[in-house]
Amino acid sequence: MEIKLMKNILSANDEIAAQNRKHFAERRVIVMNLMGSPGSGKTTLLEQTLTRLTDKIRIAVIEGDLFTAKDAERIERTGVDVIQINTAGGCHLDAAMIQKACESLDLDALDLLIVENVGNLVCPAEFDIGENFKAVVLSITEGDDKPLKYPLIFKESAVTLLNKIDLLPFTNFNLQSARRDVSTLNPTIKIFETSCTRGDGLNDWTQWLLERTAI
Ligand SMILES: Nc1nc2c(ncn2[C@@H]2O[C@H](COP(=O)(O)OP(=O)(O)OP(=O)(O)O)[C@@H](O)[C@H]2O)c(=O)[nH]1
Ligand SMILES: [Mg+2]
Repeated sequence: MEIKLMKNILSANDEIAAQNRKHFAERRVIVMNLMGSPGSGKTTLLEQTLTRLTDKIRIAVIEGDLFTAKDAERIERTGVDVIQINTAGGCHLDAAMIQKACESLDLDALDLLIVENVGNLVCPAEFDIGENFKAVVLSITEGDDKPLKYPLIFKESAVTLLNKIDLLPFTNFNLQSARRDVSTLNPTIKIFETSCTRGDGLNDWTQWLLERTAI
């Protein structure tokens, strides 16, 4: 019974996600669904990314958060338009939430829309929001076993950022085995090693992202 209900929820979501995807394509805006655990560095990565890209392309951000507007306030300080979605405890964003948020955005005036999903390695990967691609941030402090323990998010993503690489010497994180596991789960995934505090990998990452928006 529960399984059937979950299937129904997902297929209803998929229908709206397909509408979103068509809407985005008609307006020639690329949409990235940014996911990862709480505290992995998604908002910090966005702050760094926006600083590097806003003079090149037109970007807006949708911030998913359980209760607060803290991340949206951080994005606003970069000068980029941001829409806040509070899920009131919900563990992920869904396609209907994105459809509603987009009513407040001029998509024709954008090249890239970035959606920061709720911090969670599980649920966000199950809900298509109509994005062009998903990205997952995994921080070094979370442990190198996480790709195999939470495989779906790595299978679904086009890119993974191994963030907080500056903290590598202070942890037992095995970079080689994490990279191997991510690539085994998803042979075509692109992997970046980044430090949002020290700057490592950010130019390569933003260049890759810029190339993804060239349509
Ligand atoms: N040392 C180090 N700290 C980082 C790095 N990136 C982010 N942080 C820190 O990690 C903490 C969490 O960063 P956020 O960007 O807020 O993480 P988040 O993934 O957006 O968190 P939620 O939105 O709550 O899911 C902050 O204190 C950041 O300064 C990094 O590359 N290295
Ligand atoms: Mg955040």
